[in-house]
Amino acid sequence: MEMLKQKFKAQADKLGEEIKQILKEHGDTVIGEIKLSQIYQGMRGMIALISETSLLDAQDGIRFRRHTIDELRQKLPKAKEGGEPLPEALFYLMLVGEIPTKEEVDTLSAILQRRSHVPMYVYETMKALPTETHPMTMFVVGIMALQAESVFAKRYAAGMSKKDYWEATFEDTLDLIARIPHIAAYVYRRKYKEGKILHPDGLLDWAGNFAHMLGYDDEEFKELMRLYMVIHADHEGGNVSAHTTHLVGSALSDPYLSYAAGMNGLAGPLHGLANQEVIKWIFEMQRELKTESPTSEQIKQYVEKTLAEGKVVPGYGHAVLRKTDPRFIAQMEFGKKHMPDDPLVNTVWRIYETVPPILQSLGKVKNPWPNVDAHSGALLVHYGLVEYEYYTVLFAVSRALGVLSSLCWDRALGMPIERPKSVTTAAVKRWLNKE
Ligand code: AMX
Repeated sequence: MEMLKQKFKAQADKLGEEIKQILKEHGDTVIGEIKLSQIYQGMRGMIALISETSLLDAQDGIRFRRHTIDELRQKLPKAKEGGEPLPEALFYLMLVGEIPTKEEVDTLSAILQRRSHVPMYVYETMKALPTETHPMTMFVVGIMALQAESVFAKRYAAGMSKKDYWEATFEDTLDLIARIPHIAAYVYRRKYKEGKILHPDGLLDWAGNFAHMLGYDDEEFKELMRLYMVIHADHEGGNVSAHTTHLVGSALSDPYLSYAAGMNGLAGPLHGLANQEVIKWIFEMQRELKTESPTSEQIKQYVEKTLAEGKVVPGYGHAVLRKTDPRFIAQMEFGKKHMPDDPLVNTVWRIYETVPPILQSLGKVKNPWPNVDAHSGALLVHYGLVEYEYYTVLFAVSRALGVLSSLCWDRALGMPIERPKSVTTAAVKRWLNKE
């Protein structure tokens, strides 16, 4: 742990110096222009943030510290040879910018196991909620209850110096990442398995143990969890969950408060909730068409009906990407390897052949291709995890790796409170001399 912490601190100090120099020499360099339309249209394309952990390219998709999803699947240490990468290895990469050795990852997995204790009162808080509560709400309530454990909050209250913010954030980050799977697994077991809680397996890796605590001990499912936790971890800084975590953290709200805020954003249907919406939409299609395997023509008609009802096709489109999401492709490859004949997975692939031309024909959808959420549910259903309202919690567990490593960077680089300027339309009209 001390080694990882010191490594991170050394990297952060080095980058901090470089940034100081860059700003000294080029601080006044103009890097773009802002159109009026952008401030009314979700700031799309407006460069306004620094996020060190990953960068999204419209064509090639996400790169984590310059590594594509494909490269991560090849280069990151794995639980078993030829298998999927270990998500804690990706966390290491995002945090210190280096691919760890298997030994370094095993040490990190063991540290996370040691720090994973969740106090009883956190479970009791979640238990107080009615079982009908949405899993994302239960999950965030659990995180909020756990906030009492925040090292950052305690040290701040005791008068912590600015130069120690990074360290307290680092401590909270490791504690949170260690504990989050336990809270998430509790939500699942409480809501869907009559509260029968399963004990952790101290010998397993982070994602393998999470699969085990959910109640899925199939080795293939553990592999799926490792892949799932890697591909959902980060998508640069501007998406709702990452940006919210960063924004709330900029007020020096501790990592528990910041992460919980970000996850409330992930719970929106245009963001992380899309994974449950996709499978719900496919199940409804199957029910309405009375078939497990709808034909391309049937899918086409169903998509047209969805659009005619004024709804979006879930799992398709993206604010930045302009090609099929490599995270979709990675899941497709997993499906082809492990379940090529699964009817639901095949339906997802048939939807992939059918939807893009329809969305393209609307003339307004900027990206007609599938995103990560178009595929994930079908793989989970294959292994029996059919409770789709839970899917966004899985996304949230993974997203912790990205948004919390980013938060460590924010505090280590001394990022200030975020406070952009807003204007009224009346002010806009005055600029344009329309008033
Ligand atoms: N189905 C139907 N219409 C769509 C669409 C889709 N999948 N994607 C975009 N559109 C529509 C928009 O609603 C908008 O219509 P409007 O002008 O009538 O309001 C128009 O096309 C232009 O939108 P855009 O510029 O292409 O997209 P955006 O950047 O504003 O929004 C996103 C991006 C993802 C919210 C949008 O594509 C969408 O709603 N997709 C479906 C939900 C989804 O899959 N979300 C998950 C995204 C990934 C993630 O965060 N997990």
